[in-house]
Amino acid sequence: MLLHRVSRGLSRVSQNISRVHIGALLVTEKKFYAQQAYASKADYPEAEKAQDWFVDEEEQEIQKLLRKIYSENENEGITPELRELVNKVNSVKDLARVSKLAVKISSELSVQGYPTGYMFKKPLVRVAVTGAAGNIGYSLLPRIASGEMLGYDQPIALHLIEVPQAEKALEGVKMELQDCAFPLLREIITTSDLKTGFKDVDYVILVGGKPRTKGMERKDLLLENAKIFAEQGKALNEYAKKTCLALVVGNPANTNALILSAHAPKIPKENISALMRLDHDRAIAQLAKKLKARVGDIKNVFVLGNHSSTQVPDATHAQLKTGVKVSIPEDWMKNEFIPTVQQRGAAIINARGASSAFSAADATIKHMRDWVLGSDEIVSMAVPSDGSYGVAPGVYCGYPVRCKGNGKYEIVKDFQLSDYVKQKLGESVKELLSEKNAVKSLLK
Ligand code: NAX
Repeated sequence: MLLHRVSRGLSRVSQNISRVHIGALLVTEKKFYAQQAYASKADYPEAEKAQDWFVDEEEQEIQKLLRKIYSENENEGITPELRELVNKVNSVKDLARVSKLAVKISSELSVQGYPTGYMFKKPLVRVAVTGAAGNIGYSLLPRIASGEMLGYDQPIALHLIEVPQAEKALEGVKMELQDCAFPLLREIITTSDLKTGFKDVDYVILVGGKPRTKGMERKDLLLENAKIFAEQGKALNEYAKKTCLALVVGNPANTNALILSAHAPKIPKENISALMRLDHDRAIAQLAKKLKARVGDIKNVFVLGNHSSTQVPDATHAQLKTGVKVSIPEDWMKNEFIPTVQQRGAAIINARGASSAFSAADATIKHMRDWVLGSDEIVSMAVPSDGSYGVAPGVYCGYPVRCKGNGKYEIVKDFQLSDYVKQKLGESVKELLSEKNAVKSLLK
């Protein structure tokens, strides 16, 4: 906690110094440089003497100005208050003292929830991540803390949740986050207690879970994870904000989302989703390779069904944003595109000896960013089925969606699926229903 406060303070010092510094340069440029040159001499009794004005009364005055600058018009550029403050900065030593005061006041104000600067205008949000000491967590956390997920003006508190055995490793992760001195990262909580972990959280990313071990049947894996997600659902229901958005990454992600939702009745089921974005991005990457196009130029590709090897990546409706028409050979889609995307996770495990980690973290960031901030693109998310595309209701299914921001999205319903895609989707939904059946004891 102490380290964190120090790193937070340090990042503010540089911000504050540069503000005062810029102001000083603009308003009293010549004077400032002259004094800087003077003060840089080894012995500068004159500069010491010049500091005498900086007595308590003066300090009070500066504090008042700082409060005004921070709480009312931080983004306004060189305001009259800042101008006045700068005029009071008469020596390099005083500049340091003003900066110290600025740090003190800005942290005081932020504790009370006041806006305290360009990067600290929005109210703090709490982001919980389970499995935070795992592989995906390691790639995910710095990107959340940097602002990439929720915006570069969004202060964040991180709630890092792990099993008790991994708490020591989690401390190491926390230390690294502190060492990055991310300006937006205001608080880090590490815990294995779900009450502490989910208390008042706005966003939840559920990565943690039991991996499949040797000799373990898929049914057992489902049940082991369902127990974890049932417990986490109950805790979410009780302690998280009712408006929270929860993304399930841990496998089997779609069925885990279903279990989570069943145990968190106070949270709308549309506020829970499962990650299909990695499959989506894999599909785009494969198509871009085939078309020799840029990934950013491709649109209207999506992945339907379960996040498993039965998933159905569909490139039939792909378009290039440049307007150039795309024609996708059906045999390529059936025999190369779909199997490659379906088996991509396994191919990575074979090659790397470990499952995808930074690509999964990347997809998680994009999923959350679009969900929260909105996007015009069609993306793939596993959301509660509403019967669209003939999918049985009551499962979390991968769909093409358009995110409107603030957790709102719509399932894009106007694609005409080919008979082949319909058949494959039917198989994937059958798998979702059989997973649901395997955990039915926990759905009551
Ligand atoms: P790791 O084994 O590296 O990390 C998982 C972490 O979760 C571990 O640190 C473990 O201690 C923790 N954990 C276990 N049970 C927990 C619990 N009850 N509460 C809190 N933490 C708990 O796995 P990693 O590579 O990070 O993968 C995590 C999950 O993501 C796996 O289930 C994996 O199958 C899944 N994936 C999902 C993807 C998707 O697109 N939906 C793609 C990547 C990944 O395969």
